Amino acid sequence: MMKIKNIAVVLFVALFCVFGAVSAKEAAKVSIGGKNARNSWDEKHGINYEEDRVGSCVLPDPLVNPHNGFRASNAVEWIEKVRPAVVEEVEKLYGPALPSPLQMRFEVEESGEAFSGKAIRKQIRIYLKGDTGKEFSFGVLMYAPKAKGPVPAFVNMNFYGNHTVADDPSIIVGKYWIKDGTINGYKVRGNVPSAVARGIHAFSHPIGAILDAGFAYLTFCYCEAFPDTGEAAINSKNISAIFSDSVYPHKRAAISVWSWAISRVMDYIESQPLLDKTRIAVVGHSRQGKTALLTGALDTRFAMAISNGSGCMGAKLSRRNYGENISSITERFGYWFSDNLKKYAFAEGKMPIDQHQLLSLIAPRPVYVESASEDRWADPKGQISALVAANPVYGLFGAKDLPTMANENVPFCGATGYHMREGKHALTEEDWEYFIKFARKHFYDKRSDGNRHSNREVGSSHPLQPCGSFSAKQGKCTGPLSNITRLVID
Ligand code: GTR
Repeated sequence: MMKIKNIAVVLFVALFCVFGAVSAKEAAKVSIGGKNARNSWDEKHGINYEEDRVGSCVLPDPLVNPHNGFRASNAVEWIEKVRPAVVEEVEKLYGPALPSPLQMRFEVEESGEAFSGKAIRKQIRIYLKGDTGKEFSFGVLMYAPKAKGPVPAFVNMNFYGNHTVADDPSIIVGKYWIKDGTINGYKVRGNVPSAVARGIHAFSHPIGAILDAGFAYLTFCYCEAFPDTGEAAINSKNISAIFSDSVYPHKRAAISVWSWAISRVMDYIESQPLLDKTRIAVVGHSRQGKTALLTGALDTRFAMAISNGSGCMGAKLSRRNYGENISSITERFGYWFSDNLKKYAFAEGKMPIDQHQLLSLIAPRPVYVESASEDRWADPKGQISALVAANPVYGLFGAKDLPTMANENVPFCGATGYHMREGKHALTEEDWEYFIKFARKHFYDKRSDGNRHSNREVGSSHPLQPCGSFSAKQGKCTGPLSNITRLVID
C-alpha cells in the first residue's frame, strides 16, 4: 500500500517539473557570459530563462502534512490535519500573522455620488490602536453601485495613492510617503502623493466596468500601511508600530503587514449592510498579488483571491528554476518576508512547502491566477504549474472543473481560474474582464435565490464556499465555519 502511495506522489510531481540536472547554482555558473544572463544581477543570482535549464524539482504533495507525513483522503482530514501545518510553514516564510487590534474605529471622511450618479463614493479612515496606545490610520476609498441588496466587492490595494485610481476630483489626496515610479509615461517623483497624478492609474482600476458588473470596489494605498522600503521595516515606521515587541516579537515583514491591513478593510466591510461580506474577493498585482494570495490563504473571510503577475513567492513555484528566485528576491526585497526565507537561496528544493500549497490554503474558495506572456521574471509556466498542482486539494472538496497544463494559453474559468494575457507585467482592463467573469460565475451565476443568500450556512451543498466541516461523503457543509475561521485569523 505504501509503495502505491509513493508512486502516486512521483507521478504527481513529474507533471510539473522538467527533469534535468542543472541546479540554480550551476545555472548561475553556466549562464555567465551566455544568452541566459541579462546583466550582472542575473549572473550573481543565477537567474535562468531557458526551459532546458530549468532543472529537476520534486514538489511536496499538497495533501500531505509537511510535519508528520499524514496524507488526507478527504476534505475534513485535510482541513483538520494538514491545513494547520501548511499555515505554520507559510508564516515561517512571510512572518506570523499580526494580532487583532485592541481598538478600531471607522470614520467617514467624505461621501457622495459618483460615476454619473450610478454609484456612491465613501472615503473612510480606519483608526487602529494596539497595546502601545499609539494610534495609526489609513484611508480607504470605496465605490458601490446603487443596488437594492448587499453587493459583492473587490478589495485591491493601489501603488500611488487613492486619487490615482480614478479621475474623480473628490478623492482625497493623502499625505504619506509613496514610492517613486512611472505609470504610462507619468513620472511619480518626490515620494509624495500629488493632485496632478489624479486618475493616472485608472487603467489598472477600471471602476466603471466593475460597478456595471454589480460589484463594489475598495482600495487603499499600500504605502500608507507600510512604506515600501527596507527602512520602514527596520524602524517600525509602519502600521505594525501599534503593537509592542512583547505583543508581536517578530520582524515586521511588509507583505504580512499589508495583508493585515487588508483584513482591517474586511472588518469595515463586515460593518456595512450595503456590502455582502460573504462575497468579497481580494485582488492584487505583483507584490500586491503576493499579498492577495497570502490574505486569501490566512483570512478565510475572503471568499476569493485573485493574483495578477505575482511571480516569485506569489503564484510561481519556487522550485522551478526560471525567472526571479529566492536569492534575488531576498537580497532586493528581504523586508517583504521573514528572515527565514533567505536560507532557501539556491536551496529552493529544501523548502518545506512550495507555492501550490499557499494556493491550496485558499481551497475550497476560488483562486485565480494571471500571467503575462512577456513577464518571464514572474515565470508564467511556474504560475500555472502551481495552480494545477493545487488541484488535488480542490478535488477533495468535490471540485471537478479544474485547470490542466493545456490551459497555459487557453483561459480557464472553473473552480479555479487562469489566463495568460499577451504583453508585459501589468494589471490591465483586459485582466479585469477575466476577473469579473470569474467573480460573476462564483458570486452571482451559481446562486439560485438572488444575491442575498450566504452559502456558508450549514446544509449548503455548494462545494466551493467556505465551510467549517465539509462532508465529502454527504457532499455538503455539516458544521459551522467558525472552527476554521478562528483557527486562522485570530
Ligand atoms: C519586482 C519584484 C517582483 C514583483 C515586482 C512588483 O521588482 O522582483 O517580485 O513583485 O517587483 O511588485 O512590481
